Parts: sequence; structure tokens; C-alpha cells
Amino acid sequence: MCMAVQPKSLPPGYYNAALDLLDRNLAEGRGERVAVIDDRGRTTYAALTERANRFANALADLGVEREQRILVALQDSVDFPTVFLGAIKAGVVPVAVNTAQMARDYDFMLEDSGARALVVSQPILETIAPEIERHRPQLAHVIVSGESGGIRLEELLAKSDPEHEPARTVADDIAFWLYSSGSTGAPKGAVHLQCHLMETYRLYGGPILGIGPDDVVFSAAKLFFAYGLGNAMTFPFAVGAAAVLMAERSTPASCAKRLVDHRPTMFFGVPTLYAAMLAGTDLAEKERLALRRCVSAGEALPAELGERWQKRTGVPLLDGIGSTEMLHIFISNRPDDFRYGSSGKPVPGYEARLVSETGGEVAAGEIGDLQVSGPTCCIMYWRRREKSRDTFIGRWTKTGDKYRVTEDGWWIYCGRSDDMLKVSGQYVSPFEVEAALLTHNEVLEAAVVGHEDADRLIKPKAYIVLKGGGGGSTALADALKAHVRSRLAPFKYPRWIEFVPSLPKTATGKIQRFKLRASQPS
Ligand code: 3UK
Repeated sequence: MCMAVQPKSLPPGYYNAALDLLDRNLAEGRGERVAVIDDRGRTTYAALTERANRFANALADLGVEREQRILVALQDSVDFPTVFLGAIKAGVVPVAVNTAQMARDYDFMLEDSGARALVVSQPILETIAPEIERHRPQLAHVIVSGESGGIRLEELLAKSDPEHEPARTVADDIAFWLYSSGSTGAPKGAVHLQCHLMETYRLYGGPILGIGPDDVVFSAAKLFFAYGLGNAMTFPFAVGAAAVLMAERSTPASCAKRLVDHRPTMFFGVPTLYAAMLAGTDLAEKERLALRRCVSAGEALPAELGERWQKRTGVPLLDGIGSTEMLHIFISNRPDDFRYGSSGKPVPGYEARLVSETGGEVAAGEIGDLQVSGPTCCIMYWRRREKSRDTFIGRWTKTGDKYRVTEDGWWIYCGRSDDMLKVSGQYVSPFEVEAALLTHNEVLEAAVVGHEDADRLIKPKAYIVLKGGGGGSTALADALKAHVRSRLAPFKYPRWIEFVPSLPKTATGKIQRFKLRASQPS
């Protein structure tokens, strides 16, 4: 006998995002439609809602209470929305974190969030395991998605009740956090509210992308990124569409395979991936693809890359800029109105403005610091009052990006205002790479800046002063690259090493990275 789980709702005045993304699909007759296609198979909205309910009940059974945090270090599979939305249903706050991090990053996030539970994919547990004990007793439970480890997620779900009474949360209650990387290395917890997820659909996913119930989405950007969370959870679940989820790393081969195996209609990637797919041989001919929308975000899309993708696939590549703080894209190109080399125009519902160094508005056509305003902005950085006050100015949020606007209203990206780099769509702090280089016993000083590769995409380049003075060999350069790769997430290593006799510095001894950037041939 099949006992379908009952869709729940809350009395007027209350709001819980998980009801909007799960139960509403049941109430509106989409319970038997496929919500998720992952490496293990397909899950309908009815089955996913039941799993989320079971997880919500399991949290209560474990004594995890409303407003407490759980750290979610999950690879993409049906377990991600199960845990993320199950927690939100219970009013527990999921903190989704990058699964390609080093042990000390998880250590920081466990400490900073004060998580009561950790939900982790088995392959990630190995990295986190040495950090766990020092967070007890605050960290009370370790739940593992996989075959072994702490408490098994699947067992926990099996023994928990499938019906759940949602927490009586309101639209302005804290719902989830995402971490954003800072230039000094310490990540900042961006605190988001219950209403923010659906607002990104209402403003961007619906009107700009035009997602509908028959779409199949595939996001190379993982669910733990704000970009991936919108692409592969919020937008499809808002309309009862299907999301293809893949645990393995997004490579040209793994992504190209999903494009033919599951024939997604919408594909979301970062410029580095689009460039690699065009350069390689994995991407199928356009006749074998079902794509109708392709989106690029995370870093600027070089114009010729967008043009080449459209020529190859027949589908425009829509560049848009978003941030963890704003949750999703707020300046974007549109399917019927786009220009390569531009991020597009402000998404209706958001406002953007350019501010000069002195705080005033810039003259027409001039470059300024981008500020944005809109209903999806996080309310603060957790435990970072000074940084919050610097970034969130009334209803405006500083993005840290330089932009200019053309006479006919197109917004053109002009680089970051700080020293941070965006590499493959992810933040890289030059300080962090320099610190890793300095742990090598032949390195005296190091400075890291962004440098364009053959596709005009930014990758880290290191300038090195050796202890022995003088130049270094190619073998030493390779050894330094390997040294960084063994210490940091792999995308952060310097692709080029230049040995120099000294680094340009200010009177107070600060490295002048802008001088190194300017010294490069463009
Ligand atoms: C840069 C871009 C030029 C820019 C994100 C889509 O990337 C996302 O969030 P993050 O917090 O980084 C934000 C910063 O990344 N950036 C993002 N997109 C573009 N620069 N052109 C672009 N199209 O410096 C921005 O301040 O990691 C992207 C949706 C949600 C997101 N969180």
C-alpha cells in the first residue's frame, strides 16, 4: 500500500521556504513528477518531500533545535535537498559549505557556525575527520551520506516519521547561510532569510530564464555555491521541473556526458568550463543536445567565448553577475536581449549604481564601484560586525566590483576593486597563495596577481624572490606549483611563476600588486 505524504501549509502570516519548494508541488498535483535525477536514480517530488520530512523529524529526535546550525558538506545528490530543505522545514539553519576545501577551512566553519551537527558525504569525511573531536560537545552529531562513518543518513531517514509539522517560521526568519571568501582569508557567513530563495526565482529564474515544469536543469556549479543552489534547487523546485545532480567534479568530460545522457534543457557553468568544453573533444554535436538556455556566471565571460559557444551549440550563452551576498544574479543578459562582453542590464526588482572613490555617483560612462540593492541580500556576515557595516550600507550592498555603463545602458565589468581573484568562478585570495608559497624553503617573498590565459580568463601568477637571490629553474617553478597544489584547493595554484630580484612595495612595506598587474603584457 502506498501512503502518499500529505502536503502541509502554515497559517496566514507564517512562511517556510521548504513548503514552497516541496509541498506546494504535491498540493498542485506534481507529486509524481521527477524532482532529482542523480547518480543513483530518480526521485519524485512526493518521495523527496517525504525524505525531507524524515530528516526534519530526525533532527528533532537528535535534539537539534530551531535556529541552531548544521554544517552541510555534501556532494550533489538527492541527499543535498533532503538535508537542506528538511532542516529549513524544521527551522534549523543549514550552512552549506564547499566540498573541495582543506581541513582547516572546515575547522574554521565548524567553529564559526557553532554547528550542532555535521552532515557530510563519505569521501569528504576523511578530510574533516581530524577536526571533529575538538568541536565536541558543541558538535553533537556526525551524519554520513554513504556506506560508513558516523550515523548513516539513510538509516536515520528510514527510522524517522515521514510526516512532519513545519516550524512556524516567518518570511524574515533566518533560513540558511552560505560562506563567502574574504581577501584576508577568513570566510564570512552570509546569513539568508526564508523568503530569499523564492525571491531569486520570482526575479530571475522566472522572468529572465523562463524556467517551466518541463525543463531539465543541469548546473556544473555545485549546490553549495549560491549560483548552483538557485540553478539546481530553487528554480526547478519552484515550478516542479527536474534537476540533474552529479557527485563527481565538474569537468568537460563529466558535464558533456550529462548533456547527452539526460538531455538537460538548461545548463549553467563558469567561463573556464565553457572554454575547456569548446577546446576539448567531449562536447557532443548540437543535434544530440536538448539545450535551450545556457548561463555563465562567477567571473566575467570573454565576448569571443560566448560567441564561440553560441556558434557551436546554437544557444546563446547568457552572462550574468551574482554574489553569495545577493544570493543569485542581479545584472543579466536576457534570451531576447543580450550583448557579449557585457554582464547585461539590472534584473528588474534589483537596482544597481556606480559610486566614485569619493562616494558620489560617477559621471556617465565613467568606471565606478558597483553597489546593488534588492530583496535577496543577506542580513549580515555572522560574527563580523565591522565587515558587515562596511559592506551593507542601508539598502545598498558593496559588491567589490568595478563597472561602467555604455551609452545604451549595457553594464561592462571592469575588474575587482580589491586584490581578490575570481578563478573558475571561485574566489582566490592572493594572500593565501602567497602564504602557501612562503612555506617552501627556497622562497623568500611571493606576490600573486591575476593573469590572462589564452582564453582571456584570469588565473593566478606568482612573482617569487628566492632566498638565494637570482633566477630559478623550470624544475623549481614546477616544484613550487606542486607545493601549492598539495596545500590548497587545486584551482588556486599559480599557473605561471616568474622569478624576480625584488617585489614593488609601498613605504610601509605593502606589496603593490597593481604594479605587477600593470607590468604584464596584455
Ligand atoms: C564575480 C562576476 C564578472 C564578481 C555568483 C551567480 O559568483 C557568484 O558569487 P560569489 O560570491 O562571487 C561574487 C563575485 O564574483 N562575478 C560573478 N559573476 C560575474 N564577475 N562577471 C560575472 N558574470 O566579482 C562578484 O562580486 O562566489 C554568481 C549567482 C550567484 C552567485 N553567488
